[in-house]
Amino acid sequence: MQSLKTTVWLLASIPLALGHGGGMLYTIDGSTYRAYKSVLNATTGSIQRDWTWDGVNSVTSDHLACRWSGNPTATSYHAPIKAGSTINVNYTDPTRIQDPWAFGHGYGPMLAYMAPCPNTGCESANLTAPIWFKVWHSGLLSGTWVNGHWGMTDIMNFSTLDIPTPRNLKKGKYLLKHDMISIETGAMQIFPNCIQLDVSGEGTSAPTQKELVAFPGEYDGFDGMLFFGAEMG
Ligand SMILES: *[C@@H]1O[C@H](CO)[C@@H](O)[C@H](O)[C@H]1NC(C)=O
Ligand SMILES: *[C@@H]1O[C@H](CO)[C@@H](O)[C@H](O)[C@H]1NC(C)=O
Ligand SMILES: *[C@@H]1O[C@H](CO)[C@@H](O)[C@H](O)[C@H]1NC(C)=O
Ligand SMILES: *[C@@H]1O[C@H](CO)[C@@H](O)[C@H](O)[C@H]1NC(C)=O
Ligand SMILES: [Cu+2]
Repeated sequence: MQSLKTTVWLLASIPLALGHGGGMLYTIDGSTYRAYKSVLNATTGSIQRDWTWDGVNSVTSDHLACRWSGNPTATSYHAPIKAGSTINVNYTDPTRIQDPWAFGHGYGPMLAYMAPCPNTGCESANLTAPIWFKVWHSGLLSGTWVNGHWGMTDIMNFSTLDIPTPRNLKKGKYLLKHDMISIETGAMQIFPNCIQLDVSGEGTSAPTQKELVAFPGEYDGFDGMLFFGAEMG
């Protein structure tokens, strides 16, 4: 595993569109988990940290890791997952089936990071500390930067998102944050969501201190280009 800086294009203050969207339904190793906004199942609880609809508009925000507030919910739970399994995220809002709404922006990269947590659970993790390592990204699929076809274009059009986890990852509790970075309004807007996982398996891979990055810190805004770092496989 190798860590490179992820640099994101940031233009000066162009008015922002309203920010909307987030992970609504997660399917992990055959089980389905509702987003915290629609948890109906106190037995299972919420694997997702809480969030509001707003995007994060600043690369120095303390909420770049897990959005607002990013706190664990009262029914905080860690979803069991085998190392290497794929996490399927459905962004379609189940409360708006008559007026379908998945994710409000179609242009920009998506990235996912994980962070090891104490054995007692992720509730006590310090979200702004350098605890995160990159596991996945999806960039421009075809066309050009501002009006090309991105993975996010398909999410806006009701596709679900598949995030692979590292096959050799050491077992334990982890946070996973998945970010949509919308660039269509010029200045970027970041839409993170965090979920809590309990990874099982015989894996031995763990990030070293210098491979860990912090939010805020990992995204910065002055390069005019987007570079993707390597992922833990
Ligand atoms: C509640 O969780 C249990 C255990 O995962 C599951 O079998 C059941 O279908 C869930 N119920 C609802 C309403 O989501
Ligand atoms: C995503 O969730 C919506 C709303 O619950 C549902 O109608 C749709 O079938 C789901 N999509 C997939 C691919 O499961
Ligand atoms: C969380 O991490 C940040 C960044 O390393 C640090 O400044 C802060 O003091 C930490 N907070 C706690 C409660 O440890
Ligand atoms: C959105 O999905 C519909 C139905 O699958 C398809 O006809 C349409 O071309 C898609 N639009 C984009 C922009 O991909
Ligand atoms: Cu929006």
